[in-house]
Amino acid sequence: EADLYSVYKGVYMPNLIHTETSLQYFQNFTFRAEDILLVTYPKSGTTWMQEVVPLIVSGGDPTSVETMPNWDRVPWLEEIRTSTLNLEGRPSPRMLTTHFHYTMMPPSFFKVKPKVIYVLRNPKDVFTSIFHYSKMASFLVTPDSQTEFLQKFLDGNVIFGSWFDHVSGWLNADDKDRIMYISYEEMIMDLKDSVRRISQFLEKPLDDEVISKIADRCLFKNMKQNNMSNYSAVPHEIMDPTKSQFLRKGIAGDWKNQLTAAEADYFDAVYKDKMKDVKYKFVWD
Ligand code: PPS
Repeated sequence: EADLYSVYKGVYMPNLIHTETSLQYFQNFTFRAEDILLVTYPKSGTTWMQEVVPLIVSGGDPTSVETMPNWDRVPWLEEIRTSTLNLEGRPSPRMLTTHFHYTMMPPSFFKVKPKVIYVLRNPKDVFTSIFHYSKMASFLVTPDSQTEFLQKFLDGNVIFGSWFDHVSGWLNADDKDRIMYISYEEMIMDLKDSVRRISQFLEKPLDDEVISKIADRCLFKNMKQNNMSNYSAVPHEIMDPTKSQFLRKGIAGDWKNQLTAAEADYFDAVYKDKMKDVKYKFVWD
């Protein structure tokens, strides 16, 4: 951890992607009320939403998803390259992303109150996805073993800290009427209906035919073919596709192939304890 990560506002961040300057940029960032902010704990459906939201905003026009990499299209505010993208010059609605916890958000966020789409995913699948990602991404600590990494995940000693804190923090946010909560699992179950609900939340109602086209484009098998979204542009020293793919499996419930019965029981016990005060109907409960 010492070489690869720094601690910012209490959570680990990979040094290759976030610097003091980039974090300062976000801290001083000025939101607009028309901004659309995508918020996720890592591995919860960020890339997927970076495809869905621009297609909704453009009314189904695929130009931006075919020509701009996802990290420029809906950039992470805390990321190293973001200050060079001239977000100040982009027309509204700007589409932005962050993995920050609610408590880490900069002052302008609380003043301006942009719209937020918060994507949640079953934490056992989040764990499974991060475990594989940690083996292929050079900027992440490679797990010694699954057991050791599971404990780190449950303790929040991984990038962007604790899943439990992230989710409960955003679920308890003020001004919830400007936040849409949607789960990865709902998108798996019915992508078309998810696209429709997101378009309604964004006040961008679309024809049924356009919604179908967007949903089709955002299917895992189709997004995997999109070089602007499948991370194939990242040098292999940084992400090694021979170890694991960024768009790896794209399913709900892969934890069943990853965790032993004892690990799953342990996970459930920790989950039950940490989430006991959270009043939210999770689709996986
Ligand atoms: S990151 O690093 O935080 O930006 O990762 P993130 O994009 O949030 O999560 C990556 C996982 O999302 C899966 N994914 C999809 N699943 C279904 N359909 C589509 N279209 C899709 N796009 C991305 C991706 O495969 C990762 O999950 P796993 O379980 O590893 O396959």
